[in-house]
Amino acid sequence: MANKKILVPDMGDFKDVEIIEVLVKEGQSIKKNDSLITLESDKSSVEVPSTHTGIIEKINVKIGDKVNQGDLILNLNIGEISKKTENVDKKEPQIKKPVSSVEGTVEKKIIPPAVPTSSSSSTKLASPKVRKFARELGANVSEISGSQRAGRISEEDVKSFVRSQVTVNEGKIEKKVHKEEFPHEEFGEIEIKDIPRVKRLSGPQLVRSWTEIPHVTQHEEIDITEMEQFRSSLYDYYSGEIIKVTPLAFISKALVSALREFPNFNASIDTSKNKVVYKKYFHIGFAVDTPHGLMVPKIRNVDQMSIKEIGEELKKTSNLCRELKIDKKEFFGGSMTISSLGGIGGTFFTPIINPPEVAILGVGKSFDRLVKVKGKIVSRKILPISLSYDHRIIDGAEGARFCVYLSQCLGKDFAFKLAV
Ligand code: CAO
Repeated sequence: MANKKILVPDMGDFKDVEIIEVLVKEGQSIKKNDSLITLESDKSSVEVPSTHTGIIEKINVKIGDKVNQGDLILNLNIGEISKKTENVDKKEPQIKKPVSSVEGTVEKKIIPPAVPTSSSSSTKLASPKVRKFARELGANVSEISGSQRAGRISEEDVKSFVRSQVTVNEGKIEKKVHKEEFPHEEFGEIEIKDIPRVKRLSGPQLVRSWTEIPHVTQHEEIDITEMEQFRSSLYDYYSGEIIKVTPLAFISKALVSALREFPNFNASIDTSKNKVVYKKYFHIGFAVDTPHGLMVPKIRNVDQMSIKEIGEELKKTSNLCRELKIDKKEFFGGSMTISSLGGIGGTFFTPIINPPEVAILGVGKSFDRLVKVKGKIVSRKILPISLSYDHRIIDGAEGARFCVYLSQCLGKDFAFKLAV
């Protein structure tokens, strides 16, 4: 079995260029000239094609890596497949032409890529040039309808999409540029670093959510004493070993129950058609803190999982995020998000809704509180939660009822409510 190392080719002026997309997977069969990775510099982006046909054995790079000429991209097994197909395409592979940056198109207040990283844009047909153009305008290719053959997206489609999203103020597009009165270095030593890619992508999405959605945040304290006693008493019947299940798994189960009871929370608003989309599935998003920035993957069909399975899935998915091995599509198609800071600390906060969802549940760290029950002072375990919701679709009364319902699900009757 012949093995071929595919290296970063000569890229002219490109040095220390960031990989923004890995377009292939290990085990995948590829043909000569198929695109492997997308590189992006300050001014342009390029796709690097394969020099051979074969099956990918090992990918040596990941999103966010910075590469130079000669760096190893992947190892290719050019055995069987290449014998059959190598002759088909005699063309010498060439690095695809860099796409120059678009001048004067940086008006903001624009719909950006969805939280937190990349989009499902790779499933949409668009040339690297158009993708680059869309990225520069903060537009998500996966949200744009293509007018070309087979739904291919043109630059014109990107422009129309962006035009439909911008806020127009007296005929002029609002442009918000904050300029410091004095440069930072005038006040002491400073260090300048690139904003990490995940934060670059999620930033505009957060701005959009914060500025376009009328948020209301309701705080609640939930007495989870009995649930915590149960959680810490879990052990394996056969081995006697303690079973560790994160409180988040119980909270997720309670959230699904609340979503069933209050369908307005498992919905999205389609403002262009004045419609509300009600989701019949229960895919819960989890904010995951990673060294690359915040990511919000979804765990699918949480209603069909046991509490133990949810805990395991949560661990697996957060590890995939931290290793940048999560599939792009897993950041889309959620019902509602949980942002838990319980493992870190703190009580209440104001979580920002992750559109197109309409609500998000913030969870703080549980704490002990002495309370008077039937004349006696007893210690109870309290969980602080903060529910942010979109006031366009959810009324204050409904928000309060949702919190009360969650309290009941996690309260002393939790076993009955969650059927654990
Ligand atoms: N109260 C008290 N303790 C809690 C708790 C809570 N609400 N939630 C978790 N814990 C405990 C866990 O039981 C665990 O304890 P042990 O080590 O004794 O088992 C410990 O805290 C660590 O938990 P964890 O945070 O590692 O795991 P998790 O399952 O609770 O959370 C995940 C998983 C992925 C949500 C978490 O790792 C994470 O990334 N949190 C940050 C999310 C974030 O950044 N949100 C802000 C987004 S901005 O809106």
